[in-house]
Amino acid sequence: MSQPSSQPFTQPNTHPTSQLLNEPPIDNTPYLAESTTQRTSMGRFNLAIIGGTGVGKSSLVNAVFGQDRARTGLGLPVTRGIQYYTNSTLGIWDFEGFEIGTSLTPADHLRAGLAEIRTTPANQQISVVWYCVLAQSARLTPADISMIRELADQGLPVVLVLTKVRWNRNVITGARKPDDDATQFLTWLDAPCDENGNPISVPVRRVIPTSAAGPQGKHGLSELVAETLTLAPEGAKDAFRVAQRLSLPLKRAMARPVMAAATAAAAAAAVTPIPVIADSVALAPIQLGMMGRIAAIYELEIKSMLSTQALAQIAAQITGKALARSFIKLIPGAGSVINASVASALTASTGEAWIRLCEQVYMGKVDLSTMNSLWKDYAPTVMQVGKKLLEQRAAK
Ligand SMILES: Nc1nc2c(ncn2[C@@H]2O[C@H](COP(=O)(O)OP(=O)(O)OP(=O)(O)O)[C@@H](O)[C@H]2O)c(=O)[nH]1
Ligand SMILES: [Mg+2]
Repeated sequence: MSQPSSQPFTQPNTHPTSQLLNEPPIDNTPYLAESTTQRTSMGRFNLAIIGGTGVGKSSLVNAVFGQDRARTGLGLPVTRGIQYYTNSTLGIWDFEGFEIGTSLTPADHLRAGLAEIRTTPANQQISVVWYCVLAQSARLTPADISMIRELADQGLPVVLVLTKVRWNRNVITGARKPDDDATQFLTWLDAPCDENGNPISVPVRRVIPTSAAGPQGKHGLSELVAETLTLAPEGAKDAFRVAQRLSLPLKRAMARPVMAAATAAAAAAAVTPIPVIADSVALAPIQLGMMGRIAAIYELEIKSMLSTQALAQIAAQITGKALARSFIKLIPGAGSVINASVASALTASTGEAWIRLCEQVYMGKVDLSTMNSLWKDYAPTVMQVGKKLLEQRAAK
């Protein structure tokens, strides 16, 4: 994919319609500003991932958050000590597989590591722990138990992730269930006890059987995402919704209110009808701000490898198209001014088109490097705006 220029884009409104109509250029500053505001307001979700060497920690992270968030590899441990990886909304504390045979116990190592993490800035503090154990191990070792207690004592929510689960499939119903090893482990976890049969406390909040790679494919990951979201502190939930790559509905649920707020703002801006000649001045900033926020929710610049600037350019082209005067005039009853219902219908249609585009990019179905022609497919059509108007009237 070719990397477009990341030069500041000051004259985005260069498509044929606006040239023809000699419209004022649309300023994409609101897109950039709102995109940054959204990204900042979402905070960061910090995952601590702990488990023995080769249990599948990196594979799990890659499956949930996308490739290259943590390195995977066979053979020697790829991860040494504690590593912190981060991008804007996601931080990962990757703990090395704790080896037996040093003078310190694994729980001592862990305590020291946690103490070190507590000295880091507030936005790096651990939100949720995935404590990973091979499903084939059948039970937790005393070292595992003391580490889990150490984590719980620090007030950290611990998800016990059984990794590399093999699944048996019911040939008639197609339902999948963990094989005998994993089932035995899960049964033991229901009422953990030591070798002598004495009950012991294992303070984990959830147990999730998973597989993240290998011949049987990925399973249990949606459950892991749902439980992790539940356990995440309030201030880290949105960041987690954005950082995870498995659930589109989690993102859409964040994008919809952004669109609703912009639609209301557009209606408010047009309470006194806006002359069509001035529509782009009044409405474009609202629409571009909305688009910037939605793009941040879909982490569009990460997923598409386009700069935020280049995305702002596409947004401005779509907005320019939606606001083109000739276009407004085609809407029956719109006349020479834009009233509140036309303003909100236009904004809602633009928002829906933009969410559609973001989702296509997110799913890898659109190549944004073809952006020069892209706006034609994603700017709302007269039909779509007209339909929105009718929907709004019907809802009243
Ligand atoms: N069959 C199967 N293989 C898996 C699964 N998850 C990971 N693997 C494989 O196990 C190997 C180790 O996986 P990693 O994800 O690198 O393990 P890790 O825990 O990050 O390892 P270190 O960083 O070395 O501690 C890789 O070859 C993975 O492809 C799984 O669910 N099933
Ligand atoms: Mg690893």
